Amino acid sequence: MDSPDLFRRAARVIPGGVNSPVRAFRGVGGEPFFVAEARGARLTDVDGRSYVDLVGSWGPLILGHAPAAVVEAVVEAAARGTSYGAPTAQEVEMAEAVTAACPSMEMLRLVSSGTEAAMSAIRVARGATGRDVIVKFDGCYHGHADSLLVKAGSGGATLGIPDSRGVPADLARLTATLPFNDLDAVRDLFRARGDDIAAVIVEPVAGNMGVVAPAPGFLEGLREVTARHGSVLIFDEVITGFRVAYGGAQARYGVRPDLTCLGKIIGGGLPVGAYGGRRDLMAHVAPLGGVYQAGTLSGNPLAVAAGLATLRALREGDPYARLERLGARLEAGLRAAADKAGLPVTVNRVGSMLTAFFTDGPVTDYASARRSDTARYGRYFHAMLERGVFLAASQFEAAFVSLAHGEADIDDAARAAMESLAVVG
Ligand code: KE4
Repeated sequence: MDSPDLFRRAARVIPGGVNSPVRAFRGVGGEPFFVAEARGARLTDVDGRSYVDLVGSWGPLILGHAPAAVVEAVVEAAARGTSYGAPTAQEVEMAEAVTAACPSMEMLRLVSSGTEAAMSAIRVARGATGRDVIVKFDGCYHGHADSLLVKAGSGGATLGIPDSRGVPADLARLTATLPFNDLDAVRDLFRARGDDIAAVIVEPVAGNMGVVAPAPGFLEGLREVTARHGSVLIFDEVITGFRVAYGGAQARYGVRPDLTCLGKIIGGGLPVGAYGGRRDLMAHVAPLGGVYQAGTLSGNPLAVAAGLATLRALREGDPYARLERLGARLEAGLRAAADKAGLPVTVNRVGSMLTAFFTDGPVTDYASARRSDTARYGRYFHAMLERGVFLAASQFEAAFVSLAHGEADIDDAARAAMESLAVVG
């Protein structure tokens, strides 16, 4: 069955025909292809077309698709059982590997998604501080828990309003949403309501508005103001954890959060999330303390096996130097293509995650990202797809390079960009 037929069949039984909205191509037009298989840097659809994959399942696949070590680890684990609902040595090994990589995570709990990690970290912060208000940033995404599907109120109002139907207004009012990289706005809010604020949650490098790096001093400023007011600083490193450095953004930028959320890479493509941090905060988590959080498949043996194999591979050699070289090569190719086409494109990159925004820069927050020409991005997306390169089906996402990409793959993508930007109009 080809992709169009599968999409029609899917749409009858799955909302939008997909199990996660961004996969439906609504942000770029057209209909999604259906995947048959993937290996290394390449992905093949059911129609026999092959693509250089710069989505990488939205971040987990830092080793590329189906790396032998991960597949072998999962197969071996599956042969011994797929889930026990009882502790295993591998979960301890995973927790120890994460705490060794991220010393701020003195204690952690494994869960099954980034959403679970973020919602649990928020609950721990509220439970530990006895406060209810949380602060997030416009354009940052932390999964689909109610408290985090909130946008800034109209005007300068800091009280949040729901960013999704089904989120109670009373709950949304407890989430303040501020502009990313705007430390003055954070300080103003803390001056007004500091004693009510349980936590600030931030993507230390934003990936969900497209890639936007923290302005110099922004993360340090968040650290200082939250510490001064007894609020919890939560780094949502679901994307950046083990992506921008083995120790994540907190290692790259040298700022120590109180709690960290992880996901994606630590599962190696299988469902794993984690949250953790200061021992005194995690001591509030059941069964130690009064903050309840649980999960049937938390620490699942297959997912942990995939994650452990992935982290082991990231401790061999100097993978982050290679990821930096490949990311820089792709960035240079995209910039050259935009220059040749004479189009306003701003490329933001941190290591192996990058975004080409179709706007004059700089892109430093969601407001500036949203000045992008999303229609032109949609045309570019399809022109690249026709030339065998799979990009994020939204202007406001990141492209990811993996260790399975070679210079030739990057050059193929750059060449496709040169040709695509010449015709996007
Ligand atoms: P999941 O629940 O999707 O595993 O993780 C939620 C999440 C939390 N925090 C950050 C920084 C994230 O980026 C995400 C999920 N990212 C999106 C796209 N950037 C996943 C793709 C999708 O929604 O299909």
